[in-house]
Amino acid sequence: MNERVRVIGAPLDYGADRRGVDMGPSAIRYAGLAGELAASGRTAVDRGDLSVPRAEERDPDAETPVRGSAKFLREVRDVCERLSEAVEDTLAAGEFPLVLGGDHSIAIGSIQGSSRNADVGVIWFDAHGDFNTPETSPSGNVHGMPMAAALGHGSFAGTDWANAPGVDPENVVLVGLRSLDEKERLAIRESPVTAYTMSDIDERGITAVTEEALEVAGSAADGIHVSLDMDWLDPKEAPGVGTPVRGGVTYREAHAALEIVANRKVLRSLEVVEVNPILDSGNETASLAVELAASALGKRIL
Ligand code: Z70
Ligand code: MN
Ligand code: MN
Ligand code: MN
Repeated sequence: MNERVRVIGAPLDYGADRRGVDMGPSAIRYAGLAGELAASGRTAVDRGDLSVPRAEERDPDAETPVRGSAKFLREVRDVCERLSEAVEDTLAAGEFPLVLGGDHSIAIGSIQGSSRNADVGVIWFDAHGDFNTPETSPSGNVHGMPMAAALGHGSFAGTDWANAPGVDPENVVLVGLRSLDEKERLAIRESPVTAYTMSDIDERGITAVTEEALEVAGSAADGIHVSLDMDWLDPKEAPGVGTPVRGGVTYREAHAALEIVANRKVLRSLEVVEVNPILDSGNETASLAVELAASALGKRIL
């Protein structure tokens, strides 16, 4: 893992129904990100936020470049292309990319940027599978599609902006699932990705599940990208997310998982998404996002 961390904000909210996640990067910085990174023994440089036009500024007649339903796909694409470049540049400079969302559609850019000319595994900590395509999505929200987009499913097939050819689905692991749409569920079952539900975590414990996830994702030669959707946690711990789903992991389980990730020393890039300060209570969710990022980056108690 590169020692020097480069922070990249992606204040995008086009992929989700609810406005507010565009303020995620600010809330995460305000919650003390720089100090926690220093406490983790990392030097960090903050490159600020990618510019994301406001929804009110966009061209109302803009066309959607793929079939089916995917709202604001042109805007999502524009940001993801720039994010992909930024992540690739970070790695090329020998630094570690820490991407702050924004809604989860930004993962399309960060995964692609992390895996250009590299063999990269992905661990996806999320209540949701994010495995819809424009053809299967009941909502049309792109934040329900990024994993399928990266793997080139449905009308994302062959699109150079969305696909991440450096990611083999055999090295993709979804952890903590508890809310899937029907067609999405079938797509996950048919795909070579590995998926752990909350039931798996209940039965086997977060430690065993995370170790196994690291085995599967970590067999990729060049490390892993971790995508942390804050709705992975229970809404009691993380109320400030766009799509809270009861029955998520606890504060301690989340820390345990990310500390295990840090111990393996295979982390190549990290993103934290879906923090919605408007729905948060006292910046609690953003603070937790900071703590979990620090755990993944090697912060130790003793
Ligand atoms: C649903 C959809 C989703 C995040 C919600 C929800 C997807 N499956 N993803 N929150 N991060 O609309 O596709
Ligand atoms: Mn998600
Ligand atoms: Mn989610
Ligand atoms: Mn491989």
